[in-house]
Amino acid sequence: MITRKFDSATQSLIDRAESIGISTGVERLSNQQPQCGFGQLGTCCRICYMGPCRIDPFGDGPTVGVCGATADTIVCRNLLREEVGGASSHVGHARHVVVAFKKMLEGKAPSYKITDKDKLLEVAKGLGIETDGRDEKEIAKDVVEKALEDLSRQDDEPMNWIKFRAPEKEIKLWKEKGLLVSNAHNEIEEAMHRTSMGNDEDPVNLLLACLRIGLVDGYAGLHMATDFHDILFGTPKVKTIEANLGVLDKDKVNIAMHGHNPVLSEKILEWAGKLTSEAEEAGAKGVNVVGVCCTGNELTMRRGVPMAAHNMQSELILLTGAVDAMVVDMQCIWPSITRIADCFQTKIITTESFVKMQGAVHVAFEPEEADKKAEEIVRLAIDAFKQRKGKDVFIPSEKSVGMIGFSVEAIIEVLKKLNADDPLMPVIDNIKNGNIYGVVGFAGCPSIKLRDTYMTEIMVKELLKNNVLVVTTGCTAHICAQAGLLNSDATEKYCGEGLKTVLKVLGEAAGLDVPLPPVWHMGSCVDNSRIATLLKALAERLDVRISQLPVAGSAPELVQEKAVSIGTWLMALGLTVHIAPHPRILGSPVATKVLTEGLEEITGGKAFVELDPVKAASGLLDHIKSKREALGI
Ligand code: BF8
Ligand code: SF4
Repeated sequence: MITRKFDSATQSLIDRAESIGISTGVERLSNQQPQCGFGQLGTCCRICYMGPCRIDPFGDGPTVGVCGATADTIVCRNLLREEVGGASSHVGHARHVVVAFKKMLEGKAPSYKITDKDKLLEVAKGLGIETDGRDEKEIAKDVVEKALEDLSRQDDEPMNWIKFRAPEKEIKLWKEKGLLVSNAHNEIEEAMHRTSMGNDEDPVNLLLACLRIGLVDGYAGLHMATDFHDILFGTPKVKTIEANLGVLDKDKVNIAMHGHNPVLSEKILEWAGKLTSEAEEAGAKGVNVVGVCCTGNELTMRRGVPMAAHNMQSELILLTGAVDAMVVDMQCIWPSITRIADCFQTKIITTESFVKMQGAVHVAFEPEEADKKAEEIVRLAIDAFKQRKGKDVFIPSEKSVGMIGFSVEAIIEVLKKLNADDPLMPVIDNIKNGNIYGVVGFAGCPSIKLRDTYMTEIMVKELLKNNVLVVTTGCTAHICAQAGLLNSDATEKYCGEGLKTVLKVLGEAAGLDVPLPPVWHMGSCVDNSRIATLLKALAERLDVRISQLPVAGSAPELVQEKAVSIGTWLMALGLTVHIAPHPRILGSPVATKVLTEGLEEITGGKAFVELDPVKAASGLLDHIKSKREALGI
């Protein structure tokens, strides 16, 4: 019997699972207790077969592994390998999109087209590509070449995407510190090489490699993916959407899109529309595509698709019995889902050759045959609906309304209504006068370990009360949406007077009758790039380093390796990043000291670990206060 208490929609499905004897993550986590202390501290090494070795943090047991590796070496090697996992995911994602784009340009993937020509030109110009009087396709080919260079060059030139998207002051600093990276694949290879048995022993050198992998993640992963997504599918605009599990509709064919890559989900959405009449012939009232995790964020940002579930709910949504198909591509897909789906009529459909699941239907999705495959997948969902029709389902009623689509372009468009020549000025003025005390970006996952502490919601509300504007991405955006933090009512309810005033003015400027929400949904996890673009614009407009701005980041419920590599990138950029639960570094005095203190002297950024939400918010407020004071505001 588990006595934890989650939000009502989540809890109702956990209760349902328990009543029908299906295991969920909450039960499995409980079965895993106590979790391994060596693992939590990062002091377990299984890099070679003389091990596994573990270092006793209390000094009662061995202080070095069989080969002589210390806790510092072991922890830093493990951290770097975590980051390689994260960066590989993001770079792999970006590469998939670039390859699809390239095939489109070569006429091999005619299902896709360039949707946002302005973005193409912006990216091309940023990469130093000649655009005047040139054919759009030729420009696009050059953009692809620049992307492929960042995955293949051997000349040690800094990555094109770093030169394009990173602030100049930071590029200069990274160069001085030997952090500038050139080719994502080389860096990943070198990180694996240096952490294999008998190579890098120096914990500080290993931590510097972590920063390099952070840069790989930020530029050859996040920024590159976002830029190509926008060119292919459009840059998000502000719109209103619904969120939470109540967006499922028992009378429709429900397709839950889960994973990360819009190259797949955009096509499924299109075919859901095209096959509506077939769904109706099958007795459904239509096809209801809903979003889970980051692909949900991509779909909602561009198409207003309802945000059904964050990562912790990705298995729970299946317990409704109302999902006809869950279509997945890559990353964050729990192995449990096929076993739960098996208890209902739900089909799990995998689409990538490197992401297969026992019990799932595999439809190999290649850009060359995107339409054919998307059509096939939607038909599989309609078939599953036919089997479900008439059976009982259990859909939680919870549903909230939120505003989404805060791309940098959408934000600047609103700001231009206030100052057409210098759109950032109204924000800067309001930061100076304290109406906006600071800005904090919330990113990352829902932690099954912390979700019932409402870590994210409490932190966000504390910050809003203190006039801190919040921007969000990833699964924290789902959490904020479900908590009603993405709508105008939240502005009235939770914001301090200064922030409320600003959001009212911005709401008017946007042509709305209501204030803008206090939490701006900026997209999926790769769209942390959008937050970085906004920071770069602000820092360059003020001619300061990013580390001087009254801003911070938080991954309040860290789960994935990807969140670790994103966090490291942000620290390399100069941000203070709050993290909970503890990262696996505490077993190393060097890693703990460098990441929470020493790094500040190098990049201006640091990690701040705090598990209590109120204390975490107050730590971030103190940080913002010190930055404001240093700027003399
Ligand atoms: O990349 S927030 S659980 S879905 S890792 Fe995964 Fe975490 Fe969700 Fe997206 Ni991001
Ligand atoms: Fe043990 Fe060293 Fe091998 Fe790691 S590399 S398992 S510490 S002997």
